[in-house]
Amino acid sequence: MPPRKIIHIDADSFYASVETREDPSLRELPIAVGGRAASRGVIATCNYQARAFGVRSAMPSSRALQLCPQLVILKPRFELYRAVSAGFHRIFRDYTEVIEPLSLDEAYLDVTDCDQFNGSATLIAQDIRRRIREELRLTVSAGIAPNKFLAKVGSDWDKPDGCFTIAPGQVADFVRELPVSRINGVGAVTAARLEKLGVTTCGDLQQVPLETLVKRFGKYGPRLAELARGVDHRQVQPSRIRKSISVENTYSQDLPTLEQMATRLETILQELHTRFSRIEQQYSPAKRFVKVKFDNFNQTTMEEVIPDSASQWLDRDAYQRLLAAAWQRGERPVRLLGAG
Ligand code: TTP
Repeated sequence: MPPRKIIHIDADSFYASVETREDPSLRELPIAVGGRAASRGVIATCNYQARAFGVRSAMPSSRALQLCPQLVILKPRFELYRAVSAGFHRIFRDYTEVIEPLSLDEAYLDVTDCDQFNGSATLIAQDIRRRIREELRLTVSAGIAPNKFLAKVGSDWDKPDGCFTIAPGQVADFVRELPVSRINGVGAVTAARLEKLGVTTCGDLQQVPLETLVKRFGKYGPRLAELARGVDHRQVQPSRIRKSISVENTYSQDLPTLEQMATRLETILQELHTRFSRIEQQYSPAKRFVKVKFDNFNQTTMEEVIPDSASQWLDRDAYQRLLAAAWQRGERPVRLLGAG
């Protein structure tokens, strides 16, 4: 089998870039898209001027304003972002039908069978970037590689407005120096555990016997061993795969008031958002739910169908309403909160 040609596309500071396109007077200002500080909103994303102040995704908006008092925080307009995303996909389809969206602004494309540009995936990616710039007036970063893992690493490599290719012949050298923290799924905890084994790069990781990895990381061990060698057989999956996903947390001290629960729920929702990006599948959830376990261990779940008209699943107000309704069933301190 000849090597596959995979492109990973990721828009640069997506929501913020769309807002700047709509109102160019924002271009020179530090801006963010997110919830209001007064209602304990959080930052969804921000532009690079705001990042220079330390503002980051998932940060409470109140904290962002402390770091950058002149920060302009805009309300998200999901309808608009969906329309832009549809524009990306119209362009992608001129090169391949094998497209796997990860979120509105991120997708894998398998261009192995595309014969444009003599089949050069790098030139195809450059052409996609050019068209998005000219037709949609936005920049995206692209990673080009023989598999999904490396294509995603590539799109992040010289962001923003970057294009980075890891050709099949370069894989071995590239991964040797690649920090394990760049592996999708290796978070702070796994990275720390690997460091204890003397592992910081994929090259180091290659030296660890598979047996040791299985002992330490279970089923994830063999997967780590493959990724460390730049091997990833996952196909680009154009079909939608639905899964249920949730995040919950048991608190060391019960939460006595709905107000405190509301704050904790925001954190859970952020984690839920992050997990979505990690499961790497187009996800089209049908329902949202909040789970509450009271201090007497009674538990209850409130769920609702996400209306077709909803612009996205992560509607913080909707989750907060579910929380309030669930809590009213017991009106007691709460030891565990979950959302899915
Ligand atoms: P990302 O692709 O993670 O980030 P980004 O496009 O804002 O910036 P970058 O150039 O560094 O890739 O997220 C895509 C969009 O998803 C982002 O514009 C806003 C939204 N989002 C949230 O709502 N909450 C979050 O915690 C994150 C990370 C993103």
